[in-house]
Amino acid sequence: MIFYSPKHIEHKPEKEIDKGIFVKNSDTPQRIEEIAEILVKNDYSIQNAKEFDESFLYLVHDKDYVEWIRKRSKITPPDQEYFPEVFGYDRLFDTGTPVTWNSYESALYSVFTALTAAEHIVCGNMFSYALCRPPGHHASKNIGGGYCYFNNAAIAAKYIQKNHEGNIAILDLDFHHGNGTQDIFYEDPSVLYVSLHGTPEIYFPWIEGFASEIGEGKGKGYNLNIPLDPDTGIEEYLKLLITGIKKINEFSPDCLIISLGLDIVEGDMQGGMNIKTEDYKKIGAVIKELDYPLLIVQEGGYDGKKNGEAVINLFDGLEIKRRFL
Ligand code: OKP
Ligand code: ZN
Repeated sequence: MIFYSPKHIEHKPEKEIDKGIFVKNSDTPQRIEEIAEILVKNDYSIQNAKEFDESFLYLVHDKDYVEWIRKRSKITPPDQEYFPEVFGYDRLFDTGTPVTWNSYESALYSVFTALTAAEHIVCGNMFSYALCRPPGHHASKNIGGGYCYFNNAAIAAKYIQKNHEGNIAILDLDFHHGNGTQDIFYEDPSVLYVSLHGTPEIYFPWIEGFASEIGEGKGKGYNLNIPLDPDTGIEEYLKLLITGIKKINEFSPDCLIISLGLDIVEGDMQGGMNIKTEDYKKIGAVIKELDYPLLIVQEGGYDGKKNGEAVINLFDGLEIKRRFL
């Protein structure tokens, strides 16, 4: 089943600061709306997300972080956006993630969307897709950034583990390294994090995503970063994806979560490699080898139309309709 909440539309940051200059913010409502539209056109049905208790945020995030985001949203007038001034006091690590009057609520419903999809898996189903926005994979325990406030995929993983003991693999396909997800599970051997992303030597978030980061303590060996060169094409991408898939199969999780960023597609304004929307059929066909209950959580992807095409092609490759719907 596919889950969605219209609450994301009210979080509409207009600006971000890129190298000291105000530019248009890429996290637009349209990038999700267009995925929903094309899914409906292709006869997929979409369900509204349920509401959960706000305390589910504490599965991952510190209370004072949640309170900071909540308060910041509440005191920001609808015609303004709050950018961090004192890093550390302000709980955002970059200047691309302003807090708007409705950031808290939209981020909360983005979490609810992931939780609704996670609950569907806990109930014994083999597939669900959470059309989350704002995204989550850059958000850590007590800091947000990279358009992310709460870590939807990490909260979903914790929720599944709470209701159904077991190991979870998170495969992060977004163009950007999911530093938040990595941090959250870095010492946790029950969650394997595997990420393919533009090399942090060149790309956001720069601070993490290197191949040398393999986990720590009990979590050592349960974090796999696969940095990609600029303009990586589909052949090379599939080869590296298969490395990740082997690692996941060795781990043999009880459930697979895919952090689905679509911003590796050529021309994406925040990413873009030499990958076409057509290539998602091949990506899906390869991932189909992972025979575990599958929860897909939406992350980035900044061209609504291409996002829609990529999702339809991915679902064709995964044979979602034949296998699950
Ligand atoms: C979020 B997700 C330089 C540009 C940085 C931030 C990209 C956030 C991507 N100021 N852009 O992983 O798709
Ligand atoms: Zn991204």
